[in-house]
Amino acid sequence: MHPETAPQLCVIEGDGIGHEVIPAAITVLQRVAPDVTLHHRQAGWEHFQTHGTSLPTETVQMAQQCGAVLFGAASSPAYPVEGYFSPIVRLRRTLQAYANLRPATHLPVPTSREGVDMLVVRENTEDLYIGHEHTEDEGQVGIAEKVITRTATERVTRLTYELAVRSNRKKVTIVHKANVLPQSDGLFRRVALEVAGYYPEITTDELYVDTAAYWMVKEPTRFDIILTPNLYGDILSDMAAAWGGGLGLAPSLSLGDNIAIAEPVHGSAPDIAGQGIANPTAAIMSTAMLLEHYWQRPEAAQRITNAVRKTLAEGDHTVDIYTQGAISTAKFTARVCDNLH
Ligand code: XYM
Repeated sequence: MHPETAPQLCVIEGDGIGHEVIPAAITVLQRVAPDVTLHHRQAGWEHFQTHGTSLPTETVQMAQQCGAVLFGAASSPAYPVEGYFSPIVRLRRTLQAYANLRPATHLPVPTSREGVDMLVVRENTEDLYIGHEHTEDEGQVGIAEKVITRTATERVTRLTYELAVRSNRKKVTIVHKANVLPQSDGLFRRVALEVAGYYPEITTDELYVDTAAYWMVKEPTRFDIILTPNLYGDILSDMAAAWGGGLGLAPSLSLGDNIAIAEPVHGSAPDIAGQGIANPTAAIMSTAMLLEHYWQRPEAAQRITNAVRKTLAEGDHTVDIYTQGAISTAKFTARVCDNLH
């Protein structure tokens, strides 16, 4: 988006394996784009525990100033904590990075399904993720607000179709639950179909989210682009990642106007954190998405993608793919760097 200015990147490792996969991704990025200036900032559960905030103001300011962000993962607790909120959910919303692109494409590993090439576009700023929750009746009733707006649906749909045209994709499937939620998902459906009408060259169809889940398991190759609200997108993109070969391989990019947040789809993986065995591929491929879609450097992005493919095709892999012959995060990253041409 700013191809003429020197690229600045706000780097937020976050929690858990974020401290391992983000440095790995930076190592690869610096090989193909040595002019990128890095600005390391803090966020996450660990930062909340030491400093009382999960997302310092100065992290948000630096992210805004850079325009490009590389985020690792957050370990948000599954119970309410006074003063805590998910830093990544908040960052996406604050920066209005409104479309989260989550591709799942076949890779040369035994866990990946041949012929899969889909892209989940997840609305990224509203739905149940606005986090308006409260309890009633002495904690025995929990209530969360789901918000869908015309504005947010229009912009994510327009971006989806523009991307479909640019990347030569053929079909967009709008996924919702408008039969049960005609006021909220019904609005998403109506507005998305309305915008779709301006793109007759792209085929548009729709599925209820439960049916979409069924077909994604049964016949994943029938999907091209899936456009869906925030929560369904979160869930379906993890499902899609399984066909891509696993969460360790699934990248994402949250795009807004002049803003992009690259982040692996996976979480902080506390069970393997600190062991040096996490798969850096998702983080590495996320930086490739940043190069392609934000910094307008498709050749640099392709160099990374090719190097990752070659590394996997040669049989090098981390423990999440399969245990036999697995190598460390550092070794895998070194192999990717060796394969950059
Ligand atoms: O722990 O985008 O704050 O997959 O779940 C974000 C993570 S919240 C956290 C996702 C997601």
